[in-house]
Amino acid sequence: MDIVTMGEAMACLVADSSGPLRHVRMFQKHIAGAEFNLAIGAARLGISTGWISRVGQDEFGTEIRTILQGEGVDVSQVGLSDRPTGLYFKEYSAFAEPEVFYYRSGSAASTLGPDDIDPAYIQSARVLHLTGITPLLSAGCQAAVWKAIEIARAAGVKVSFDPNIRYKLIDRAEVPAFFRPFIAAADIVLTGLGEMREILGDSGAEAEALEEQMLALGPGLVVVKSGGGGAVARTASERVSEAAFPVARVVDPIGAGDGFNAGFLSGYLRGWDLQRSLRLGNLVGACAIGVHGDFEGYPDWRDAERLLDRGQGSTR
Ligand code: KDG
Repeated sequence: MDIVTMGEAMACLVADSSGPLRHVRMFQKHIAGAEFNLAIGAARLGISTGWISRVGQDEFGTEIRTILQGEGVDVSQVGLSDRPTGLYFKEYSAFAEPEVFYYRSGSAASTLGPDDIDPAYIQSARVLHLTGITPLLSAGCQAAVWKAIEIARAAGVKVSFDPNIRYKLIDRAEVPAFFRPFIAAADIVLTGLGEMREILGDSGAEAEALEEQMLALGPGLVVVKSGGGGAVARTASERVSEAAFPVARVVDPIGAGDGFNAGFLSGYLRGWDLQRSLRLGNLVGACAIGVHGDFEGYPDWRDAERLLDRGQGSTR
């Protein structure tokens, strides 16, 4: 396995019209979840990927496994739970980014615990990719994440971490103390400027100073995603930046960050240099934002290869 990841996938009900959900009559149903998205994005790029989770014994749980199987993601570590698969709604307004409303408390994935982590499965990976969402789902999920990290570190498996801070799951004041141990335990951190400010508790610092502070916590590589502003990869000796792919129409930015991670890690695992890995990350992120679902726009390897040197963020 090239990448092993773990987390929650949910049914996502996307409003068909803007405005408060109480007035919305029609929803498009999708399936999404940060690590689920990444697993699909990487698998489409030819990277062997496995996803650890639990789903409900319900229609959405079946759909989640069916999608992953169709995309070529290994689901051997996806257990069943008596609890329902989680659910969330996406609301659009004229001015702000889409807002999400979760119905995931006590969900199937939140029952994941350390006993669900098979050491051999983690040891088989080249990268263990985690986000800050999973350890916030329950105490069991948090213990499972730490068990996976410990196994990976002991086995020399690289740990990749995206804080993916969700303020509906954690209070702002708790962010630095909660996230710093994960940053310290990771080899690769994939994050954003705003997230670095929150985690470091430093609202005034410039990007380069924040990157240095992140590196000082422990990871060897910090990648900073800035959407339309491109991305930067920073190590102790190098700072590489790459412009974003131009996008004609932004439909929904959610899912772009996971797509970026899938592209960047796929380049990295192919042995590409930081510049080209950033470029592949930017391409997958750009492909994501033209569609409503999180992962549906991600390119397959044939499209990615064709677009990578053309500099256009459209898959056709
Ligand atoms: O990164 C996209 C995710 O935020 C979305 O798919 C939902 O996983 C999700 C979450 O927990 O917010």
